[in-house]
Amino acid sequence: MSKYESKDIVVLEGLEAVRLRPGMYIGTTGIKGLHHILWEIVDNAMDEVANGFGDSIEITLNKDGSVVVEDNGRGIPVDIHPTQKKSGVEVVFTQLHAGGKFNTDTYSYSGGLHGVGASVTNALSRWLKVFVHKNGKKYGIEFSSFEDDKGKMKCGIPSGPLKELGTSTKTGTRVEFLPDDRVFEGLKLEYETISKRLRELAFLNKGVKLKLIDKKTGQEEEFCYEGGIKDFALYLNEGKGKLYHNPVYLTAEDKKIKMELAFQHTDNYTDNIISYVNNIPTTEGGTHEVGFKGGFTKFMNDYARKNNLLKEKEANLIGDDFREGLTAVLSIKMNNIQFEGQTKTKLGNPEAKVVVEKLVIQELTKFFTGTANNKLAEIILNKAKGAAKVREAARKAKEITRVKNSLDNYNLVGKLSNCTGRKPEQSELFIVEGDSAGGSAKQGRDRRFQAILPLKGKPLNAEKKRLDQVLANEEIRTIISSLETNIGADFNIKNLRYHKVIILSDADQDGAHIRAILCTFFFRYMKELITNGNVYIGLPPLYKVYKANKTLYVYSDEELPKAIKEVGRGYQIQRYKGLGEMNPEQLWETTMDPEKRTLVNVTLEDAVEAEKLVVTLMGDDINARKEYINKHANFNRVDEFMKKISK
Ligand code: 0RA
Repeated sequence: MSKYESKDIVVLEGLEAVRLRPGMYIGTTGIKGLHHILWEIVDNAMDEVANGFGDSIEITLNKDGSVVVEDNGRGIPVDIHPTQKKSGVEVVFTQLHAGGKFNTDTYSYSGGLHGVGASVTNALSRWLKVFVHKNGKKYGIEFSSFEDDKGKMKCGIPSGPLKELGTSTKTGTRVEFLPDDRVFEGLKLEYETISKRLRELAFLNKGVKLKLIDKKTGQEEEFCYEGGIKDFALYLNEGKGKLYHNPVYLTAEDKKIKMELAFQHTDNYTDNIISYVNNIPTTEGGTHEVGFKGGFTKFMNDYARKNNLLKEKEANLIGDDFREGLTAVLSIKMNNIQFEGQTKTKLGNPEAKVVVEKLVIQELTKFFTGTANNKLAEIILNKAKGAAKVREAARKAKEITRVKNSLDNYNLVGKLSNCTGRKPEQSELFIVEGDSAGGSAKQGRDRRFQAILPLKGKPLNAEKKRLDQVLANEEIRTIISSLETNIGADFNIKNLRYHKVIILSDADQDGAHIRAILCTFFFRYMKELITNGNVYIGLPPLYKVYKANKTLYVYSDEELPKAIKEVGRGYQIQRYKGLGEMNPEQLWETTMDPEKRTLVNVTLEDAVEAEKLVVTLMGDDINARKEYINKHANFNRVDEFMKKISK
């Protein structure tokens, strides 16, 4: 062994580190990572305009795959940085962490999903140009990434210092870049993804104009909501029966936290609470949401008592009663945010609970004091009382979903084939379509950790069904009993008996319907099961291609030619019309064996989109559904989808 000296320590210089390990900075080099480098630039522009400097951001997707983000803020500083000896613009785009957030004196709270800075975008672009309009002048600088003569990768290198390019009468910043195809092989920015996020940002930053232009297709959209998250609540409630016309909008701040809240009740039976911290969606909720719920419940009960809307002998209502049919958007801004949870989308800061609860009670008190809003309080209370009544009725029905209850035990016998292992984190529950597939699954499984629950019929569509109606459905009761988590207000993820809940249905329309029904039930009545990542869809093969000594299973139409070629002359094809056609060994081998199977994890990345989709596809507005299908259904995309996930 030779001596190890300081010179042997590899010093990754600045942006080269980003190239070497992009995942460390942007999570993945997949489609999400590609959008991530755009959001870094958009977040910076948003920080500027959301703090009152300028009012619009325009994003243009060019034909060559490059993208432009232009704002009318003050312009990134162009003077020479005292220690870096470079212009502020150059520092922002070449120094890791220098860009995005500047310092807290510049902006009170800075938003943004990511906070790794604009230099990461530069490092992962083939070229990037910045133009700044400021001080009556126009300035520009260009960067590029290339291999030097020794084959070493150079990233985000400026071709020279920031130059003066003439005079200008406006102010603002324009950033253009081409994501590097050596990093994001073959991937393209997606109009729909960008459009959805811009709409959300427009709701969250009232009055800011966000424009999206696609030069490839000529498509254009502009988002601007003067009502901010109040308009957001209306948008979420489109197509639902609203209990009052105008959403309630409250805003307040204390030393540490700025809070905005908008809510409106609908005639639905579940709630839809969407929360954000610094414009970042907190899909798993967290302390701010807990604070909101606690404050809301406490205020409502107190108000009801004071105004004699709850009699002395009546018990307090619970949070879920007040939240029946509630649509709410909570947006807070604070510094030093900490994330927790399975997908790091749960706010952890304890102070957020305390402050939000205090602010909610304070503002609700102001709002409901005096006579103007008495009627509204009564509407909310009546809805909650209705919910409490149903809850009481459902409690009785629910008793029979407890496994220990003898009646229910009897019900489950012959349905659930449990596994012998008792550790939830190693246990899997297969919910299987049909008795015959259920039979094969029972025989084919590894009984040490795999349990099987066959479904005879189709479970009830839980969308817009009250708890008592949902519980009247036998298939659903068996699912609840098997999972041991209980449901709705009493749901407790800690009691989950199987950490993987796998839906196994046929690859046909009926199977898709069953998947949709089960996901709707979990979404409405056990949402945490989804946000916690416990729900999966099993993918059975579509074909078997075989001859005497060789067998291949094929999971999508696109893989079929390749499989045929591989098996070669004399091949035969069997098309599986359903799970039931497979014998136990085949089912194990193709769909259940952890070593070989493909599972799709059902996640909740876009809560707004999910809510809208469930309402449209599973709700009772047939016209809305028709319209959606006419606009979006492209049955070729099923294959595309399968291709994506089976990788
Ligand atoms: C720091 C200070 C100033 C402006 C900005 C940052 C700024 C950054 C970005 C990023 C995208 N667009 C932006 N616009 C502005 C203010 C400097 C001054 O007071 O002149």
